[in-house]
Amino acid sequence: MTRWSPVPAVAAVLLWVVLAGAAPAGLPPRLADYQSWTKMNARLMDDPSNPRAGPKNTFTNLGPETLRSLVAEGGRLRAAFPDGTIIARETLDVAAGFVRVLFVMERDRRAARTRGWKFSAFTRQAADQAFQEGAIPDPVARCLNCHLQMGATDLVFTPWLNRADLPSARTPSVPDRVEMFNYRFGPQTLRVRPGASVVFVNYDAVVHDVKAADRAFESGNIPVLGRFFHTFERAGTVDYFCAVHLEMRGRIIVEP
Ligand code: HEC
Ligand SMILES: [Cu+2]
Repeated sequence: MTRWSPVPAVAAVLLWVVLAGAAPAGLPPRLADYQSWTKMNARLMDDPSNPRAGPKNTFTNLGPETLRSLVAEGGRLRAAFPDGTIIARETLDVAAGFVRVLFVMERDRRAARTRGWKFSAFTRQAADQAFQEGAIPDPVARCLNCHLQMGATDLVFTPWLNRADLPSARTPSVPDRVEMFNYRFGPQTLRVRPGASVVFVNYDAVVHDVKAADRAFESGNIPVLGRFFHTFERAGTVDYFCAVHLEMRGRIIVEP
């Protein structure tokens, strides 16, 4: 005769609590607490027609002061990332509510073939699974070649917030950012504070441009996956458009 025992059920619940609260399993010790690092950026690409859509958070093991000291006005790099820098970018599965993919870049000057960055990738298929490192047989072709276009920022795509109020790791935040996709600027209207550095990122397969309606600034050609920074100093409304595709229009509202 079998008797129902509460022990396995209790154990399962405890296990679930431990898993849900603990650092993601399966990551090497140097990455285990990446979610408590400095948050470089949070992205919320909410255009459902964009295959790259979904929340992504990017963390670095550098302190906020170090990060800020590397970045000059407008988001440009003042110095290269130091040896030992780790940048980890998680991609969340929104529907299931867990981190499915973790991409990592580690600064190691001995990694000459990949321009001083070591690339790695970890994935899991379910929230209760441990991460597994995926083999990247050819990191030059699979990772480096695409990141090479970001030569001006030490091969790093993610624009980080060059502001005193860098958010803590746990603060969900959407940076001052406009994405070009499907021949549209999104969000079409962005509200920012005076002094905000806005980054425009091109996710289309064609060149775009950002030009102020009053001609106060123009980006010039922004290549595929390229980006353009502009700082909006004074309060007011700035209308802009793409000089290549005149129907692409957007607005920045700068309000104190
Ligand atoms: C087709 C171009 C492309 C390829 C190939 C690519 N990446 Fe990226 N990567 C990006 C873009 C664009 C971003 C920033 C935007 C985003 O989050 O999607 C990024 C962001 C990152 C970041 C966060 C730091 C940063 O540069 O912003 C890491 C880490 C990263 N990628 C690692 C990898 C690894 C590891 C591989 C190879 C397995 C890889 N990438 C392949 C385009 C690429
Ligand atoms: Cu355009």
